[in-house]
Amino acid sequence: MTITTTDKLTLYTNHGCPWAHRAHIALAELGVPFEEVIIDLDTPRTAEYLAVNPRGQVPTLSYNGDIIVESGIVANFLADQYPSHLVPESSAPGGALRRAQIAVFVDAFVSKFQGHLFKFFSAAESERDALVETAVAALVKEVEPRLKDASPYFGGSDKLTLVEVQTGSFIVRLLALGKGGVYPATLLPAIEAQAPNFWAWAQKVAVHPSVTGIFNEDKVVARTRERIAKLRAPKA
Ligand SMILES: N[C@@H](CCC(=O)N[C@@H](CS)C(=O)NCC(=O)O)C(=O)O
Repeated sequence: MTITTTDKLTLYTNHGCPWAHRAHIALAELGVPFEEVIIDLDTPRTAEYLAVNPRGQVPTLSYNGDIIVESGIVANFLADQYPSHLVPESSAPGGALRRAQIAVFVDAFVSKFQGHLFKFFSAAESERDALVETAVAALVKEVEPRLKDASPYFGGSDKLTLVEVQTGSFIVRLLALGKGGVYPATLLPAIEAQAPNFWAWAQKVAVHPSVTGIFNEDKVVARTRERIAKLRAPKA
């Protein structure tokens, strides 16, 4: 969709960051015009950027000069500010319930599943098989049942929802880093076998243009490998 607005939006971002990617998915899906400022995360933040966001992190959204930080809040704000197919308003019939279901899904995905995937980056070789088992078990318990009516997106929606806005960046990374050999070769086959709802949903999410828009698979795989090498390098 394309939203016509006189609002002035500036997104401070970095295309390698999965958290910032959430804001991009929301903006792409809504079709809201915005200005982009790329923040170099390899060098110390400038005083100018620290004045915008003292945490120095991306994403940051400037909405007509008001600053909004934290990717989940930025994405929720965009979905609320520009009503759309992403999420019903809480006053709509069933709206509050759907919003609660979305929030529960996102919480379960990030805090119960995605957290295990981050651990692969610093895990020793001997810990990796057990980590696959723990991650897949958490996915099966916490995420899989909540996608039983996905068709193809959350809750039977034929368009992206706020669920895919908040999790799509992690889905494309899961598939890319799985195929790219960053995660153990057993991870994706175990997910496909044990979490079929999730697997079918993830295949659709990962090819949606609003999700793939800023995603550079080769670069993300290469950068993640570099990061892992640094984390595993013996400390001087
Ligand atoms: N909780 C934050 C996390 C954002 C975050 O960790 N961004 C990273 C890049 S992926 C960052 O800005 N790192 C730079 C730093 O922490 O100094 C959010 O969801 O917005």
